[in-house]
Amino acid sequence: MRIARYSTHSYMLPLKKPLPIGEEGLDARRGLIVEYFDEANRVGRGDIAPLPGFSSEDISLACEQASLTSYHLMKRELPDLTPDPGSAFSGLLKELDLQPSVRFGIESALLGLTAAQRGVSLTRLINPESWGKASICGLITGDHDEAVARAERLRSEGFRAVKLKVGGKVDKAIEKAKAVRATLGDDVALRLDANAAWHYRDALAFCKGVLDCGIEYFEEPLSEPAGLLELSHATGVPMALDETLLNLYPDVLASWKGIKAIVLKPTIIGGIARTLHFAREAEELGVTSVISASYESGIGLSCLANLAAAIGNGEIPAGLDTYDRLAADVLVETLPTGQPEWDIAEINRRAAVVNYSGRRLET
Ligand code: OSB
Ligand code: MG
Repeated sequence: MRIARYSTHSYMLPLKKPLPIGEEGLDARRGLIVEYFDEANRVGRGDIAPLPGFSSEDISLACEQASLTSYHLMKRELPDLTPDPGSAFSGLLKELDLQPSVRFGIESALLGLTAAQRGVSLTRLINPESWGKASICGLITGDHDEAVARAERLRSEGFRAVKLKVGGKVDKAIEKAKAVRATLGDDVALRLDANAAWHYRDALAFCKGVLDCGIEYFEEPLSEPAGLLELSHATGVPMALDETLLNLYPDVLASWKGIKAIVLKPTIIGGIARTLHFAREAEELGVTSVISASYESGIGLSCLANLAAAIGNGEIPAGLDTYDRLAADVLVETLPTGQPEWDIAEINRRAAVVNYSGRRLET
């Protein structure tokens, strides 16, 4: 395959409410869309959006690397682009040595173009047996009252799984988790995420306080993740890895045998091939893989939805509800919000029409 031409578009999308991440919080999402075209004008798009506070690279480094790499790839004969490990594609990516968010965007664009050339969706390129649907996990943030209101809404919209962010004072966090569980009823799976907020003692007290909440799993409760399995054994609460995966080779996931799930964010851990590698290792260990977003634009989200549908038959609710936090998008027809299941054909139809005008970020 050859890329005949490429383009890049910076975006800055306002958020409905600032995110309490990074040094001073985030009130807009910045990123770069890369588009690769072939001779027949077929296109593959990718979203490069390092997340402050989670990504080590910043947007200017990412943009510079994306431009240099795209120029380098153009008009060069590229190997058969399948995301299988050990393939020529994996060799090419290794050679490029990209920052995580850049790797995700460039892989998305290359695989998207390959899918377009073969007349298949990205999800079927990754897994020919893909079911073509992605189940979505609702995301709950905010204080007690906001969390309860959001839980009520997600329940009424038919979500089968939600994730509640917890942290801060243990007693208040227990109250909040209990109130959210009571609002959801017993039929909605409840996940928790503390973003490594607590030392062992506080995490233990919290877990004991929520034993009757029926927790599906608890993501990164500990500031020192080494105690995670001990905490799980001591309380019976299933645990999941997220941030910890950044410093882990997929091959050594077995050292975490006993965890329930891994949360895979391709923008942060370094792209589609690495995500699939983790998912394969996880499957062998009986660990659940959960594809999750990092507040990307609709282009990034659509790639993640294709990936989620390709893994575990799309039945594992994926953390794609971050999209609801964006107040604008580069897609003319935005992706659905408040909808617990996405049809991938419909997502891909919407992701095919973009409008960058007025959203250009002058740097
Ligand atoms: O802590 O899991 C996180 C998004 C960006 C950065 C970190 C996180 C998240 C999410 C995504 O929570 C939504 C989800 O996983 O359901
Ligand atoms: Mg997390």
